[in-house]
Amino acid sequence: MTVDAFQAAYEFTPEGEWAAPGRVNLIGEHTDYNDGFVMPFALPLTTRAAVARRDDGVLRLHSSADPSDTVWLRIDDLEPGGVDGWASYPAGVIWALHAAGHDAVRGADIHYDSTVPVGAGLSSSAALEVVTALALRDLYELPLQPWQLARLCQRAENVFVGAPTGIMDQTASACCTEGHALFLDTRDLSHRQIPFDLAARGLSLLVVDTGVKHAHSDGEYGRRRRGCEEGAAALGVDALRDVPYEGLDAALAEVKDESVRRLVRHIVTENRRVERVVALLEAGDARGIGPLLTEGHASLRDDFRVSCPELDLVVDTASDAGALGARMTGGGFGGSAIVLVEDGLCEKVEEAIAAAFDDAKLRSPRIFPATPSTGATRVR
Ligand code: GAF
Repeated sequence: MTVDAFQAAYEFTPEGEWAAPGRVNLIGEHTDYNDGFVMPFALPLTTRAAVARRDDGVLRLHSSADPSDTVWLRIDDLEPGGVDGWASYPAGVIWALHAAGHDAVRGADIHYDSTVPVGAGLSSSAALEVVTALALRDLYELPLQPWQLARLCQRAENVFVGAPTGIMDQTASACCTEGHALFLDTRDLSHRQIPFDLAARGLSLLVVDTGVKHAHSDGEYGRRRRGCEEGAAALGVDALRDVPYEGLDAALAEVKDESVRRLVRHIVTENRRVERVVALLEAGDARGIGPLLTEGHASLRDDFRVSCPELDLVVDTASDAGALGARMTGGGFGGSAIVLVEDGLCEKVEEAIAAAFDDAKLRSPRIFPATPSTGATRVR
């Protein structure tokens, strides 16, 4: 379908087709720009790109989300902040490749299709970046590993698009593997693939997309990031990752500003929760992670203050209806929550959430089960 749409848009056949997934973050929220731990897994929802090389310095971008418009750009004219809208993400990737010395990339025609919902906190931007980077790497035979592609995509997003995000989403999209969650140390990108086969244990992980949209570049995300940097500076450490959980009380006593103190508490306790979730999953106790998910949500709601009434409603309703645990996932301020639930209780929990949204006169959320899927790959 993506190849057909390419042919319809450009009137010739692409050289290949690639796919990169969105992600759910199981635990470890807002820790990635504090050099901490995260644990995302890839969704079966993907952004696909059909691509052909060009050698004239031109980039043409077409998307089935906006089929009436083909974006034309000259690679040599690309500069941070210079491209608006969705095209800034793929343009940023090409800019980042050039900035890193990969100037063999002389142009491309690309058509995109996506099943990753935009603004749902499921990393549609990272999927768009990573699919572009992977396709260009393969076609231009660039000597880049998936981890390096993730770093380049993060640079595209931070510098070219201007969104101060961490490295989690791009790494998840580029490096996750089917049936696993990725335990990632964002300080040095060391990692372990943790088996995460809930179906085998009679469990489901539901994604609840509240339909409330958020944007990273709108200020709140950056404010949290600066607050964390203030906390690290007040404590004399490179990053909040360096504050040990055992020394948390002493560290909190040193931070004067109440709101910064709360940010510090979230990051230190969240890193600890990631380590505990990893230990439980490695011990085969998937049910045991439920309370840690819900605890993580309370910390994001009360200390980090990135939740919103709709996300809290999902978590509270799911817990009351018997879920093992629930939390918001991703940057927050809207987007999606995840719910860990016994298979036999899925329907009851889904109905309870739908009814709660109905009672609150909120738009019905979209609810679907998430299966840990493959990271970015060439599909043809
Ligand atoms: C967004 C960002 F893009 C990630 O880097 C991460 O900080 C996340 O919010 C919060 O954990 O998805």
